[in-house]
Amino acid sequence: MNQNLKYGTISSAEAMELEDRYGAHNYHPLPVVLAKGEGVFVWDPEGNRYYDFLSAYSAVNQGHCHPKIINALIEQAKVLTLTSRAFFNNKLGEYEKFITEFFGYDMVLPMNTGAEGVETAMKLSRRWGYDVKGIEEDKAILVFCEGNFHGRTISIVAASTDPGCRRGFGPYTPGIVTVPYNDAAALGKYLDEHGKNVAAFIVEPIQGEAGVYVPDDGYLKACYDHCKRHNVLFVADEIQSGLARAGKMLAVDYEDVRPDILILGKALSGGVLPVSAVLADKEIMLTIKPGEHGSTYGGFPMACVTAKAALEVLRDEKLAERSYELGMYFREEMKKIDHPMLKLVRGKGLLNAIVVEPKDGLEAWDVCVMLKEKGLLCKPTHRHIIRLAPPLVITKEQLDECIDIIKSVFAEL
Ligand code: IF1
Repeated sequence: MNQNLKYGTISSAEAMELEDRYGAHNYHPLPVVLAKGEGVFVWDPEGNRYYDFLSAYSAVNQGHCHPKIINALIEQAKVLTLTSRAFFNNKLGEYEKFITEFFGYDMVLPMNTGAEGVETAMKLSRRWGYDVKGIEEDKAILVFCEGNFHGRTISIVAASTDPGCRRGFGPYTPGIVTVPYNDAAALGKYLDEHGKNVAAFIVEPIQGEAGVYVPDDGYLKACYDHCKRHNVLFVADEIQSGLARAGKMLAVDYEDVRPDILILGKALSGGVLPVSAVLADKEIMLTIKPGEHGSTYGGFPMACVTAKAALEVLRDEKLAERSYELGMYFREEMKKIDHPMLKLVRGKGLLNAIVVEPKDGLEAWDVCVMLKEKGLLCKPTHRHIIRLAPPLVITKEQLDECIDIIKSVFAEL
């Protein structure tokens, strides 16, 4: 037994070595090993404590191991975990009623990962395009935005404009096009020319992976109006921007846009299980008939009770309001840092990012390593952008401590 261990039975060094030796190298993690999580904090095996400023890419909005969510999971785990959809179960219908009323839609199709939710929305959109809109067979077009990130499946990366996501995975699923993000006129122009074959426009209300790219006010509403004019579904991927992360329950709520199809994931389970959901009204949802879509775990009892508890936490702890207020404060404080490497601060709610200008051979990665040494974990995206997204349960005092850590790192640079 390694002497200086506080959590678990292997040291950080051993854990990293095992991952390197036996695990696919499909990530390049920051050199830190997590062994415990609680609220806004995570600890490594040696007992060093860190603020989690990535929140598992906004999956732990409710904080790590939220007691209400964990207890719901534990109770259900003792009774019935998985039934498949070959049979009914006593938790799915109750959850479906809860989540459809929570977001104001007729129906929900439960899935697991975010990518599965996006794939489901793509299939649903195409099926609606053929059966309701009357698009000619195999001619349906799905419009995405440049700079998008919707997941890692073959059809989703067919929509990606990021070589790091799509190179070497061809040939690509046809019927997928992109238009510039934050340019409603470009969408309008495309729909004017090709709208009759377009089933849906699929968009992130805030582009997360692109570096927390917040579009201009009115962009989403303008796109929505173009879609309505051409009988095209407006599909919002709120997997990262939704569930209180951006300061509203949904990021589209800033523009009072009601998506025809809403895709949720990540924090839908509070970071406990992969749970995703596709919400839509009957005209769209009922175009998929029994046996035409699904998954082994989609809507399983464990997911139902976990997701219901996770949504209740967002509501009862007013995490959207908290995210809105603390996010405003956070950006104001970040903008006070006067340093040549800190180029830009942007975001909404507690979904923020800073753009780091390299200097003297130092860049965003080095800033993240320095932040880690001072007890704050985050990671660059697209090399020069650092996403800063703590769990929404963070207190103002804790946020002030994190702001001081960030300021102290720039003071040392
Ligand atoms: C990775 C990124 C974030 C998402 C949106 C769908 C999905 C995601 C808006 C798919 C997932 C994750 C995936 C993870 C890292 C992370 C990520 F950097 F990849 F792009 F958050 F920005 N729509 N995002 O953000 O959901 O299938 O992962 O459950 O793949 O590296 P998933």
